[in-house]
Amino acid sequence: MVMAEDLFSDHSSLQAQRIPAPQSDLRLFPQLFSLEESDTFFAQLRDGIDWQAEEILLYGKPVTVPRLIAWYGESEAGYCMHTPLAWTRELRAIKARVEQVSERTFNSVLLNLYRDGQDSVAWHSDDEAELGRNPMIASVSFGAERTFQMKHRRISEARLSIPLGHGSCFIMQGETQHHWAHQVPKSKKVLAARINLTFRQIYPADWQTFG
Ligand SMILES: O=C(O)CCC(=O)C(=O)O
Repeated sequence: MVMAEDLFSDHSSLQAQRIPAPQSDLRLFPQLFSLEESDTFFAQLRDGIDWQAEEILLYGKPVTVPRLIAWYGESEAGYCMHTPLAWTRELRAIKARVEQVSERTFNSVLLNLYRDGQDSVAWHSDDEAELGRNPMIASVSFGAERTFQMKHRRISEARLSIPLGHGSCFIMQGETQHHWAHQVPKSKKVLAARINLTFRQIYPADWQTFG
């Protein structure tokens, strides 16, 4: 398994570090937000976001997902049955920094609160039709470092393990979502909370074109 930290030489904040992997386009900003900004945003989001426990049906049975979630964004950017709440001041500020370095705009954000290492997200790709053909997913993390794992759908040895720390921003774009799945596994070692924000551009079903 390739450990992403082995690939990096430059740790400057606004410099993207390219993570080489087949059929993907991956960039990491290990410290897009300073320590002080990250501490402030973590506390504001933890206390100010309308966190919800989500239930999904698994083999016909309701199951509560192992994390809390929230959706914010433009009113028309509904996604997978979720109606977004209006942007808050903090979310707009975080979005502006992400848009600056990604040179893209985003109309929604999914927030995940992992209360400790027992919270997780299972293998999936962000490949829903509303995200368009080759979506950019810009993922900001505050709080406890967690390992973001990726596996190629057909090349069994193509696996990545990327530490996403306090104040980082990880960008997946191009054809990545067609060929790769990702997860944040449970970890007995992690005792503290982490907040993750994935900024997305949603193209509602009744819009005519999407990229
Ligand atoms: O928490 C993360 O880093 C990943 C979140 C994720 O995969 C998702 O929300 O789709």
